[in-house]
Amino acid sequence: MSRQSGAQVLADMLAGYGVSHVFMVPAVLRRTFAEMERRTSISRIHCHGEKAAAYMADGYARASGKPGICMAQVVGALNLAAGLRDAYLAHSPVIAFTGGRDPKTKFRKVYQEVDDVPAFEPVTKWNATVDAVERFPDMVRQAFRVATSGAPGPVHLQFRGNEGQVDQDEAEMEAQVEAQFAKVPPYRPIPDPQSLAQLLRALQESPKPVIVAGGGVRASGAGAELLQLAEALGIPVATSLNGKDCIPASHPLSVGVVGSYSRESANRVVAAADLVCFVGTSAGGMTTHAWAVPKVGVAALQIDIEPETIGRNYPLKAGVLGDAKVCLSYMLEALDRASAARRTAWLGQVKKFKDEWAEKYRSQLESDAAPIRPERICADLSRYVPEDAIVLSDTGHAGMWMGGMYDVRAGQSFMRSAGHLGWAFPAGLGAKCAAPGRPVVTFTGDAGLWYHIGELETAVRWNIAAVTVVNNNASGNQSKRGFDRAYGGEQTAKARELWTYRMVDLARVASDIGALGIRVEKAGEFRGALEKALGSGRPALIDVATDIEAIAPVAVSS
Ligand SMILES: Cc1ncc(C[n+]2csc(CCOP(=O)(O)OP(=O)(O)O)c2C)c(N)n1
Repeated sequence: MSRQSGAQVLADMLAGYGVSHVFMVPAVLRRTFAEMERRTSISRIHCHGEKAAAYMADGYARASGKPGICMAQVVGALNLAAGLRDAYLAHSPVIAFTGGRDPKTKFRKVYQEVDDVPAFEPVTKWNATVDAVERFPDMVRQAFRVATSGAPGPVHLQFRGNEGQVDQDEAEMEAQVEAQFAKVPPYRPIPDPQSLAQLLRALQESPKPVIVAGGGVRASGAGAELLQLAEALGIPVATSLNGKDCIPASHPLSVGVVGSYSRESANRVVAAADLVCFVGTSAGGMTTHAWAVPKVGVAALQIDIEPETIGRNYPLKAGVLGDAKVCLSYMLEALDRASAARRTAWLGQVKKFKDEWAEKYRSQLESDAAPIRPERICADLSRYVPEDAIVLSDTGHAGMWMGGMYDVRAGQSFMRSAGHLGWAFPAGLGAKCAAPGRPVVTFTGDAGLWYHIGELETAVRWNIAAVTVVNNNASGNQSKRGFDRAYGGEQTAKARELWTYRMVDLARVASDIGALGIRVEKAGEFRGALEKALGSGRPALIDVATDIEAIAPVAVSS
């Protein structure tokens, strides 16, 4: 032990946990930043807004499995809290540091101060204050432990002082690092053999089962085991939007994303199944189209790392608590391959659902129309995004288009907004920071991009060479259908002011800021633009002029 400042210890601990980037708006923990420069090689990404900083940390975390770190001084704390909500919904390990109140001055109308701590409560797994410098080592260790373990999620630490000035104080202490909690998953809980055997028996006996795989499978790195199990037993696999990259779209047993932002074939398969096995998914409203697909009452099985998730939404024939990779590996050792014969007719029906989907959407996927169809962008992305890419999608229409129409390939990672419009662009920048060697391609609507368009400057300043594809229809046209309904069938012309914008050449905006901006107005030009953007080694924005009348298909329930 030696006498050290909190700043020295915190900088050393972050470096010790393998943190390569932190995302923030100053001024917070200033001495810690000075120590980072002296003692570590951590990049300090200074952003234009705290919410974007949180989304970058979230993208970094989802791309790497390592906690993403974001920070704000006291007045920016609620902006940061807002940005943790998506990470909370998506089970992403983000750690937020903020400046906070000093007991010597609180309740005296300190400039910019309110009590921020309660606002972090609904969006964190752990929300705590660091009031004395001696607590840096144990509190920071606990932050990493909570963020990464079980179902991962955000943590907030508020440091004493509006800028976290407690980091100036000194104490006899040392930086402590538990490497186990530097990455998800730190633990792989082993399942109870009896409940696993019961679950496997039910799965094998079923003539028409389906597996619904979620983000827990990707967090566990269990994609390979999932595929082997599906192949050995002849069981189709649907995924949640968060679990889309658990199985390549080209695999004969892959039926697509099920739920609300989904592919019709997936919903039809899950609706027709006589048994649904949920793996690493909470079977929440988005994945089940508000519990309509499958209907509550279907025979159901569930594997999850979180005990309170098992059986929460569907009464179960068998539930298993454990790590997805471990559970699936144990099942692979015990399974009876001969049982696959039972499912030949079912797989024929599954193929028919898939073929019917492909036939139904072929003309849109191959459309040369101008303005361009979003389905065509998705089809071109499916073909031309490299095998090792990280692909991100925003929510709303972007989630519907990419959830339903994008074919993820083996080796690719797929990440999506868990509901917040505007998440994907900054999250893509964070993902690129985490994985600079991998191509990063983000799909967003123009409404989604406008939220954090200022971060283009951050991307240029740090040369974060992510590629952002904008489905630019000068509107949030996902809302069109809803406003038609609200107006009793047909909107007034004035109603369009509720969901349309000016058409802006976003490629020009990007170029002015110093990024590579490419405007695409003909479908045939998209491939070349994508290749140019990916090859440029610069932050790039492809602004695609798309059809404001193009509305994504709604989910089916049968
Ligand atoms: C934070 C937040 N606010 C509002 C919404 C509601 N919302 C969902 S989609 C959407 C518009 C999407 O527009 P855009 O990204 O341009 O895609 P488009 O619908 O035009 O394809 C809105 C406002 C949301 N999902 N998140």
